[in-house]
Amino acid sequence: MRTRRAARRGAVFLAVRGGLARMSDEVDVPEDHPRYQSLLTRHRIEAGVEKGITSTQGLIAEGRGEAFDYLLGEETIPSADRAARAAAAHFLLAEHPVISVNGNVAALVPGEVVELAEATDADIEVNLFGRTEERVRAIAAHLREYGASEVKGLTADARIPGLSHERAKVDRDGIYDADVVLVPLEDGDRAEALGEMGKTEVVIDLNPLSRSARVATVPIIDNILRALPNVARHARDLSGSPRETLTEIVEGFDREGALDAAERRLREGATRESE
Ligand code: PTJ
Repeated sequence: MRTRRAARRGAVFLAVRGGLARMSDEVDVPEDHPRYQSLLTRHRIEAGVEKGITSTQGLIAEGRGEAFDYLLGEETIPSADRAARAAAAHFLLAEHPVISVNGNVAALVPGEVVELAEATDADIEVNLFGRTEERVRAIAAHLREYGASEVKGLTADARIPGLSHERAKVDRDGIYDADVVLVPLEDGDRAEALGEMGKTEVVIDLNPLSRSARVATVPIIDNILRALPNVARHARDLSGSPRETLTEIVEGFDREGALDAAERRLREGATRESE
């Protein structure tokens, strides 16, 4: 076990309005505010920037995500739930699964990252587009506050081939060695490069047209606030299942269908029965 639940300092998780878990140190947003979840989410990103965890570009990424979520209906559509189950099966089948964490992920879902790592015995590694050693250390410390006992990404003794930017820097015994990598909230070329290394990528992104989502083995088109706990829930549900069952789930997942269903939902709204 790479994490220690007992040491999760000060993190109080409450189920609020069907999804968003609330942290203990958050500002008081009246729960009856019509944009309650969105305000809480913005506050987390803002607090992340103030704490030196999230980049200022992360604020823009948050705005993009929020617009997509609004169109999606701010709910997990059935195809995203199937993707979350397939992702959980991949994680449970993996030899060495790794959850990649950037500044937005650390600010939004630190406790949920730790929970998923626990549920699937995965490593956690910080990987940043706007990488500075200071930010990597701040994010690792933040994740440890939420119970992570080991956070990779500080050594950065290997590179993902074919990438010229800072996201190429990875730990040799982390993402470089992984067979399954969770890549959340980045519209970029790293997912493609990881695929070329032969890795299975699970991508969480609200934009089904993002490059990462389009090259993912499993694209989960959902808000990370809902998607991460959902993958962890499926992993707990599937733990102990025979490998044949997990393999069936993995092989039965239709990635093109999931991308199409999400795009339809964004363009047409909730008009179709089957998503
Ligand atoms: O912390 P760093 O330095 O590694 O930088 C991280 C950011 C997010 C700034 C960087 O990766 C970036 O610029 O990302 P993009 O290109 O804006 O892509 C972010 C993607 O995440 C977009 O496709 C958004 O729609 C999506 N997104 C934003 N918020 C959420 C989201 N997807 C799921 N859940 C969200 N809450």
